[in-house]
Amino acid sequence: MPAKTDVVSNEIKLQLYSLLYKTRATEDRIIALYRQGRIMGGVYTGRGVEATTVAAGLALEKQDYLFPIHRDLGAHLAKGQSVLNILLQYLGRGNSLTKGKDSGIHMSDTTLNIIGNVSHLGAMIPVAVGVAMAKKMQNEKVVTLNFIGEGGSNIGDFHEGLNFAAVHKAPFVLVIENNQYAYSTPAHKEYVCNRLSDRAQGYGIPGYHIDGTDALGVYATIKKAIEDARNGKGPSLIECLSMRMVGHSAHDDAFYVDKEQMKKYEKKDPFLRLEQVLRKEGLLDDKQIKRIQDTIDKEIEQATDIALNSPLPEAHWAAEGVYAE
Ligand SMILES: Cc1ncc(C[n+]2csc(CCOP(=O)(O)OP(=O)(O)O)c2C)c(N)n1
Repeated sequence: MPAKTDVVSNEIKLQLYSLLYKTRATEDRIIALYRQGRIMGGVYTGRGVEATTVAAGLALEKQDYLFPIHRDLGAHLAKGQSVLNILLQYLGRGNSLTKGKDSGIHMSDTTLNIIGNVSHLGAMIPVAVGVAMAKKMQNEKVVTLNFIGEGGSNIGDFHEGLNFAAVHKAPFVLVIENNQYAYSTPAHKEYVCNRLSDRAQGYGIPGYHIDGTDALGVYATIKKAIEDARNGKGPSLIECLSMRMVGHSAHDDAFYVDKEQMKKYEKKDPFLRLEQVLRKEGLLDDKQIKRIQDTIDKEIEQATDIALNSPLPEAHWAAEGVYAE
């Protein structure tokens, strides 16, 4: 069950709306740049799962640590990352956070407590639990949050990390983005339990199964799990059910995805859904929507210009910053 959404303030609701728009508009720009041949490597977008990534990122406090994975641009933006840094990274520029050494959103920003992922799914779970334990030992009230896909949740690290976190009451939250496909593999060929959140019982921790397309429900539930973790109650497992509305990455047309399922989830579009709610509540009207969207469009336009005019890395940088002294 999701937590009650009446705890979500109007200010947060509007922030969620802006961030959902910013995520979608930034991803649309990234895809356009990819189709122009300006981006090397894959482009893994979060269309359909943005309510989960944005709400989780926004529910964290400044001192908390975010461990995003490949589809979580919304979480980077919600934790305070700029569109410019995202575009510099995708375009492999020398002034990007990885200095052109990695692609996609595999990037850390220690000024924002964002720790980027390595490609191996699940490998960041024990790392995020380790950071949570370090902060606990230092008596700091810091929480770490990591995402995993429903596909990645079947990997050994999931068990080791979550069990360790449960035993040591680590201030840790694990969010499963269940978008029903792992590349071309449908969920029923990935696991046979009813709900992935039921696994929480086996670790002796709370498990929540919620609608991952409902930004308000996701925010309220994750916020509660974060505050429980901060107050010494240990970790939680939150399964957010949504649907990957595009292919695995920009080269993939998702021909293998069940079309009826897609149609069903088109009606649950996370962005339009929140817009409808906020209109009904009198928090948004046409004029405000235009103002919000125009401001974000301008930011993306300016960031694109700067990023495209930024230098590529020097060749000799390839060997620098690879090993720690
Ligand atoms: C251990 C491991 N195996 C395989 C891959 C290749 N791979 C990258 S993303 C992906 C699909 C993951 O599906 P899921 O965890 O459900 O996340 P989604 O992409 O659907 O958001 C695969 C198989 C990988 N990165 N790491």
